[in-house]
Amino acid sequence: MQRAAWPVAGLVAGVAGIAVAHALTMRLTLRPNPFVSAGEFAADRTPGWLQDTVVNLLGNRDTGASEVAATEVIQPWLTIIFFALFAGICVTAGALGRRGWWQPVVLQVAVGTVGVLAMLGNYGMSVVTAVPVVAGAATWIVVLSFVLGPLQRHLAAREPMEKQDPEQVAARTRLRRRDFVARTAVLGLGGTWLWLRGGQFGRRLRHVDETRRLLNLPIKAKTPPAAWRVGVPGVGPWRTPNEDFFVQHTALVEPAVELTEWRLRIHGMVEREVELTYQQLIEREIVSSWTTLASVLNPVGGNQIGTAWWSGVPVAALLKEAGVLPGADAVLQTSVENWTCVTPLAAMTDSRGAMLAVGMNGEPLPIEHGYPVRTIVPGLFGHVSACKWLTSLEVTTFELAEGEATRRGFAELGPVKTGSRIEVPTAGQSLDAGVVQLGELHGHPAAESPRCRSPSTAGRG
Ligand SMILES: Nc1nc2c(c(=O)[nH]1)N[C@H]1C(S)=C(S)[C@@H](COP(=O)(O)O)O[C@H]1N2
Ligand SMILES: [Mo]
Repeated sequence: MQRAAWPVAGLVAGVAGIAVAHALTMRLTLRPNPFVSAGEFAADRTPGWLQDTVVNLLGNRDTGASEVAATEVIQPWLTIIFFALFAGICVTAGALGRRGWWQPVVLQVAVGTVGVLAMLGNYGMSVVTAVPVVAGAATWIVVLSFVLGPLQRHLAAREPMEKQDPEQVAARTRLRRRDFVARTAVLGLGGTWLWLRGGQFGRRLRHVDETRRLLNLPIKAKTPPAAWRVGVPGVGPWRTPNEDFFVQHTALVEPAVELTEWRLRIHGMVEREVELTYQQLIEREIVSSWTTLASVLNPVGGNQIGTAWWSGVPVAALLKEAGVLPGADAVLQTSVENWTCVTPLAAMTDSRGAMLAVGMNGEPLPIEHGYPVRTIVPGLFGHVSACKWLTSLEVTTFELAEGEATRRGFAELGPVKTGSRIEVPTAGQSLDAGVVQLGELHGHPAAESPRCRSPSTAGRG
């Protein structure tokens, strides 16, 4: 087989790796691609005199480039240089395959590590920025060893083959060649397709998040009550910031819902069905309250609990518009991605203040917390009430409705048991003998009856 096959395999594997890294970068709505990042990373660290020299060589001499302009001139060139450099490394990795399977792997792991460090160094220690690079490097390694397979088998078979029947040898060589060509073609075309297609990934999510950020809702943030401090060092804030609020859902990919496509249907045992657009929903009265949301799965001392200043439209008013028929005692909630839960009708209509939330801590609801609309029912656990990406409320009876939660065997009505988040000491912490101070927040004060009535908000020490 041709010697050129090795570097070709190296390039095909490199393309596959870049394609995966690029597609993931886009899907996770991170920066355009690791090469642009690498280019920026290097440009930021290029000494001034070198920048000037490069700008004079490549850029427009008349502009008398400032430092910022210098980076801008250098940056696209650096991206090209990085691509060329990476292509060279890919070819080398392929060629190294002749010497043994592990030799390219050493090179690939080293280059992948540099890539990860560059990403982390550039954008801070956020692990997610490194995910595409890690996945891309892994793809690169796996694809290279797969494409090199037939070549390495050919190489290994060469010695003893000489004593064999030449026709048989030729036949086996043909087979391995065909194998190599097939693998190269499929992965080469697949990788190229993914690379070209990758730019489309996450476009919808990016657009939805852009719209979300530009939304001008009639809501305001609120400072936590002054008296929240419990005086135990290590206890977190009373109000949980949106970025730190626990996220729990079954959806593998968070739904990206365009406001223009969103509808809420209120139907079932009602006098008249109601269908609302987002605009129609937020034209109604918007109320706000401090409410603690907890997961039934939250262990003692766990963080599956948080308090936010939620803003939204009271559910009771909406149900009144629809006119609930006698006999109903439950509401089957359904989300855009078909998650369901069954909530006691009484909890949605009594004075506790159940709402269809559009705002969280004064900001439009974050996508991971259910944008554009999610339900918040004070006093109930999340799994029986807090439907995210809500799209349908069906008034029904517990008998008729069979919700996900009920089937999974959790308590049907899901009242929050008196519980709290013990923050100090933490699980597994070693303590000295003697008096130990406990610190807890986010208590749920009212749970003496199965349907607790008061809003679940409290700060205690
Ligand atoms: N669409 C949808 N909504 C959902 C869930 C889900 O899996 N899908 N999980 C529920 C559960 S179990 C909890 S505890 C809360 C968590 O809300 P959060 O992610 O905003 O903290 O959302 C609830 N709403
Ligand atoms: Mo939950």
